[in-house]
Amino acid sequence: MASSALSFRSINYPVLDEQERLQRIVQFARVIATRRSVREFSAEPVPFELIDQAIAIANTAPSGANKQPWRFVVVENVELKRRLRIAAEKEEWEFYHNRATPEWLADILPLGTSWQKPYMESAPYLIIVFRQDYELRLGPDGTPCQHSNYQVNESVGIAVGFLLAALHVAGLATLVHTPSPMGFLVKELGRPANERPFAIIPVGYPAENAQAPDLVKKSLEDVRLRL
Ligand code: IYR
Repeated sequence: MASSALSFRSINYPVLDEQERLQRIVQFARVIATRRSVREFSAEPVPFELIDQAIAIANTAPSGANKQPWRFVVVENVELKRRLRIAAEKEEWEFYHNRATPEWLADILPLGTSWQKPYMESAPYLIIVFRQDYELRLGPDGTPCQHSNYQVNESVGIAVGFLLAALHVAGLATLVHTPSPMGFLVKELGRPANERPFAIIPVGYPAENAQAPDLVKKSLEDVRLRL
């Protein structure tokens, strides 16, 4: 039987007065409300330390059975970004010309996207997020053994939410890009059989004149039900 070392320690939550709680949450609301999906990036270099800090924050996210079933592959190599752009554009060309339903194309029309993905090269970093459907660990006899992960999609989605918020707080622009299918990432990045691509996240400072579509969010009343 597997041994389980059960140990608990005190949590470290800030004790604040009501006014400060409200100030903090309103301040965060102001900051996060300015986040947009950005597709035009500046060539200005971004310190790798910011990327590392953001990934460290994502790595604190809750996950099914605390398995942390994620891997963040940071690509900054110009040649590799170029290869990934070419591979992504090949899939996207197929999507826009053959795979997407007319309804889907109509739904993304306001975003002004196309099969062309210059940001795959212009963003200083591409964070490629992989989900780990299981873990491979060496058993007592030295043979690799599969160990289950749980609620992998949910866990990785939450971690990516942390990541996007962290990068935004640092003034960095991001996009969640999911060309479909993303199998080319496994091959190009030499990932093992237990890792499947979840999303490509280009990261950098926004280009000086970067624009985003004038989208309207649903109102609080439309998304919140109070019982
Ligand atoms: N993957 C394509 C199409 C696309 C799909 C969705 I859902 C979007 O929200 C935006 C675009 C692309 O990246 O262009």
